[in-house]
Amino acid sequence: MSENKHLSNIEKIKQASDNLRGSIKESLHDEITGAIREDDQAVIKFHGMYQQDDRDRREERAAKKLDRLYSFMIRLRLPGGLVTPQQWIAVHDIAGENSTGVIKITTRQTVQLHGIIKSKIKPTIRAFSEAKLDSIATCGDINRNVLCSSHPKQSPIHEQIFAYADKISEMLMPKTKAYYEIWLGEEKIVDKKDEKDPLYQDRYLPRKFKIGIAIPPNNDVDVFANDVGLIAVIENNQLKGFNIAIGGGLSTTHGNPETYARLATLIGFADSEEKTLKAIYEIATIQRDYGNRSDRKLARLKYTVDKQGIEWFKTELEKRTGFVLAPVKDYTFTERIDYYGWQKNTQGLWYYTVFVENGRILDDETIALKSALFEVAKTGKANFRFTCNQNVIISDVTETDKEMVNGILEKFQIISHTEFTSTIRKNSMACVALPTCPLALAEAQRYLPSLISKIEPILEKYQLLNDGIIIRMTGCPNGCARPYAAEIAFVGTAVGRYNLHIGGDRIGERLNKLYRENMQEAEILTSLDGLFKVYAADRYTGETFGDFSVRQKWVTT
Ligand code: SRM
Ligand code: SF4
Repeated sequence: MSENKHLSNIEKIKQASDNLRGSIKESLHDEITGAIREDDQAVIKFHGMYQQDDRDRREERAAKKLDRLYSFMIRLRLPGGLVTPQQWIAVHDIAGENSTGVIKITTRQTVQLHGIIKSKIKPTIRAFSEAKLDSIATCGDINRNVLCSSHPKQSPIHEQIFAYADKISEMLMPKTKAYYEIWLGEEKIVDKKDEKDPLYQDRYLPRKFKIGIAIPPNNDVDVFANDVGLIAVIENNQLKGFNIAIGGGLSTTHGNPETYARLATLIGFADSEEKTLKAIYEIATIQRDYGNRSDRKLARLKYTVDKQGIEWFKTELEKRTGFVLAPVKDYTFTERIDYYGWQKNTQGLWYYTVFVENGRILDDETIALKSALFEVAKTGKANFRFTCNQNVIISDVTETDKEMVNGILEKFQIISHTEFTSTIRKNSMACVALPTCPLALAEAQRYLPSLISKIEPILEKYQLLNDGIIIRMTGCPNGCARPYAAEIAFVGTAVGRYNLHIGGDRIGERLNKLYRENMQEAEILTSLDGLFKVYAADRYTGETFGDFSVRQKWVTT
C-alpha cells in the first residue's frame, strides 16, 4: 500500500467528517457570516458545491472593512449530460431565483450555477431534487460527472453506450446519506451500518477521479484527459466492449516540475458489461489504496500509474478483478468538435447543436439564448444534451415537431448565430476563471471572446478562417478547459499574461508544448500572425496547425 505517513489536512477533514456531514448544519445556521466554517468548505465539495467570493469586489469591500462577498457555486450530476424539458425549466427558474441567472455549461457536460448565497443553498438543492436532479459527488475526492460522447448521430447504438455513463455513476456513488439529511431534511441515519461504504470507506479517494466514454470517430469527450477513459468498440452496429485507458489528467502547477499533464495509457479491452464495470471499480480501489495522500499536487491517478508503473498496475488490476483484459482493439478518432446545426440520427430523430460561447447561457445585448432555450423547453418537445465543448444540443425532436422548434430558433436568431460564427470561435473554449474562481491568475471566459475577435482578421488575412484550429484558454495551469490538449492554448500566469502552448493535435491524442511564456495581448497577436503566415504558405494539404507546428519544430512534443 502507499506510504502516507503525513496525511494532508484534507485527508484528516474527510476522516473526521462523520461520513461527509462535518458541521455543515451549524455552519448554515451561523448568520454572522455569509461563509461556512473552513473544514466544511472541504466537505461541501462532496455535495457538489464550492464556497466562492466575488473577486471583482474584494478591494472595494476590503477598503470598507467589509467581509468578502461570499456565495456558492452548485454543479449538477448529469451522467452523459442529458436533461428533460421539465428539468430545463426547473434549472432556468432556479437560476433566475437563486443564482446570478447564468446557466453555465461546463467542460464536463453538466451545468453549474454561481452566486447562490448561503441561505439559498437549501432551497436550491430542494428545487433541484423536486426536478429529480442532484449535485452529489460533482466535486471532491470522488468519482465526478461521467462523460459520454453526446451526439446520438454518432452511432446507431448511442443509447446503449450512453446508458453506461449512468451505470458507472451509480456504481461509484458514495453510500453516505449526508446529502439527503443535510439538504433535503431526511431523517438522520441511526445505524451507521446502512451507509457502510466498501469503496470509499471513510477516506474517499486521494483526489478527484474522472471517467469519460468516447464513441469513435468523435473524441468530443477528450477521452485521454480522464483518469479512466473508455473507447467504445463497435462492429456491425453492435457494441463489442470498451478499450480502457488509465492515468489521464491535465493539471500542472507553475514552477512545480513534479507536476505534468498526461494523456491516459491504453491498458486493454473489456468485452462485457460485467468486466468493464468491474475493471473501473477496481481501478478506483487501486487508486484509493496506492494514491498519494500526503501531497495533493501529486495525488491524481496519473501519478500513481507513473510511480508504480503501467505493468505493475495491470497485474494489480488482474489480481483484483480476477481476469485479464484482452489486447486493445483498433479504433480511429477523426474529430473532436460538435456537429453544429441540424443532424438526424438513424431512428429519424432530429438534433440541433447550438453554439454557446464558453458555455454561458444568458440573454445579452447580442442574443437572447436563455429565453430561446426556455421557449423550446416549454413546448415539451425536446430534451437537452450538454457537450464537453460547452455547447447544448436540442435533442430527440420528431420530424413532426422539427419545424416548430426550428421556428423558435429562427425567431431568436439562434440559427444565424450558430451558422455565422467563425470556425475558430466555434472550436474555442475557456474556463470560468475570474471573478468566481479563487485559483484564477488571469481572465479566461471574459477575455477569450475579444481575443478571438482580434485573431479572426489575422486568420482571414491568410485565408485560414475556416481552418478548424482548436484554441483554448484557462486562467491558471489547472487546465479546466483542457488547454494542453488543444492546438493552441493560452494558460494564465498573471493578470493580462499567458503562456502560449502549441502543437497539440486535432483529435486529442497529442499534448501541446510551451512555446512562449508570459505573453501580453500584443505579443500574442504578433506571434500568431507570424506562425499563421508560415502555416498558410508551407503546410501540406490537410495538415493541421498542430501537426505543422511539430513538423516545423516550433515545439518538440
Ligand atoms: Fe476544474 C478546480 C472549474 C473542468 C482541473 N475547476 C476548479 C474550481 C472548482 C476552482 C476551485 O477549486 O475552487 C473551478 C471553479 C470555477 C468556477 O468559478 O466555476 C473549476 N473545472 C471547472 C469548470 C467549471 C470549467 C469550465 O469552465 O467548464 C469545469 C467543470 C467540470 C465539471 O462539470 O465537473 C472544470 N477542471 C476541469 C477539467 C477538464 C476535465 O475534467 O475534462 C480539468 C482538467 C482535467 C483534470 O482533471 O486533470 C480541471 N479544476 C481542475 C484542477 C486541477 C486538478 C488536479 O489534478 O490538480 C482544479 C484545482 C484542484 O482540484 O485543486 C480545478
Ligand atoms: Fe479556475 Fe484555473 Fe480552473 Fe480556470 S483553469 S476555472 S482559473 S482553476
